[in-house]
Amino acid sequence: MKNLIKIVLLIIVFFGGESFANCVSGVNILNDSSFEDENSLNSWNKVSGSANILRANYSTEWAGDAPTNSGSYFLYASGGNEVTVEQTVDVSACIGADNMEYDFSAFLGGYGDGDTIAVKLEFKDENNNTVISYNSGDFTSSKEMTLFTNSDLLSSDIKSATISLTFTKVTGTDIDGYVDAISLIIKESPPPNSSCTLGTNIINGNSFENVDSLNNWSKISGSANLVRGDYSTGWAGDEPSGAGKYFLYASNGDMVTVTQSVNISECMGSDIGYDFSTFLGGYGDGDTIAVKIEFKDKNSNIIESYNSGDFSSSKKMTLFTHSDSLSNNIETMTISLSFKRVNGSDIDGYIDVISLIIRKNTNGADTIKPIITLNGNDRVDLEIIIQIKVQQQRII
Ligand SMILES: [Ca+2]
Ligand SMILES: [Ca+2]
Ligand SMILES: [Ca+2]
Ligand SMILES: [Ca+2]
Repeated sequence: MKNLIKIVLLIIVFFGGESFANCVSGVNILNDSSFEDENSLNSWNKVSGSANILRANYSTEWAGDAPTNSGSYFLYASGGNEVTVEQTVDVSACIGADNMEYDFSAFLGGYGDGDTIAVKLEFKDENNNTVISYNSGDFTSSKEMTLFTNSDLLSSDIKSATISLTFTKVTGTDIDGYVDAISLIIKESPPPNSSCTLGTNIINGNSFENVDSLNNWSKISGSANLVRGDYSTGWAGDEPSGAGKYFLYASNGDMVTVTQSVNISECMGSDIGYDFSTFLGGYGDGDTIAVKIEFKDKNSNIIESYNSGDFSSSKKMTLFTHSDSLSNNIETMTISLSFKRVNGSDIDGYIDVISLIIRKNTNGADTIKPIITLNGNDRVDLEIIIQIKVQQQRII
């Protein structure tokens, strides 16, 4: 009798939820998301609407050519005006470690008759509250599949991911919103730079595209807090190319300085230099942003430094760059961002896309070896030598 009860309980557990148990990091965790066989439709549960999901072959050319690695079939719907199907995956097995992130992608398309497809992704906590969401919006296309992508960091309270597909008809019999090759990958995000790699940006959290990027910056003075601003608000004007959706500003105080340090001793040696760049901006109310970089030796003496000065701007992001050589006794790089308020409640000094790359010197300007010892008037002799070099290059 006891055994019988156990068996019944196991069956309830097995069929009790619609989510799939095993999340493996680094691989697509969605089930049947390329629709290559008929049974793949069973992984998608109808939650609203009367239409049915169906597969079509790219060879019919409704959707144009098949995107790379998307197989032979895509998904559409028919037999009604609208349908939403979804699939939920238990992701708790993937969330254990710190710094997990996700990469979502899907191809969306259509026939050109105005019918639409929308893909929505929701990460939920144990109480089924949505913590992170993405929505492609209703998409319409003409015989072409378009790649949609979305990525973000995942917080440790997330338990499940739900993908829903909504097909909406405007014209004809079929609902010609198409979707294929849906992928959701959870993986460990790269650890913060604690050491240096030549030729790569060593600044952590440098474009503020996710909220956790603020954790890389430690407050060292002032009471204001870092906040991310969205370029779509127009405060900062148009986003510079490659700057993403968000920039950094501050609020709730008169000023704040935040900082981060990276040990760069692994990058040091002979003929080493750095390239720094960032965008600074503002709202036009006199508030300022300043960036300071200090390179220090093992005794914390400042060996090299750069300071943008307090910068104020009006709804425009301006590129600041600086390059210089570095002596090989340098051990750490410390970068600090200082926001100062003049007007209003927000500190409207803006910054985005901070890049600092340690690299081998590439041109003569940094690699000319001293050929004489400079003393007093010897400086004049060195100028003459440089002129001769330039003339020789022109002749060649
Ligand atoms: Ca496919
Ligand atoms: Ca149609
Ligand atoms: Ca950004
Ligand atoms: Ca202000």
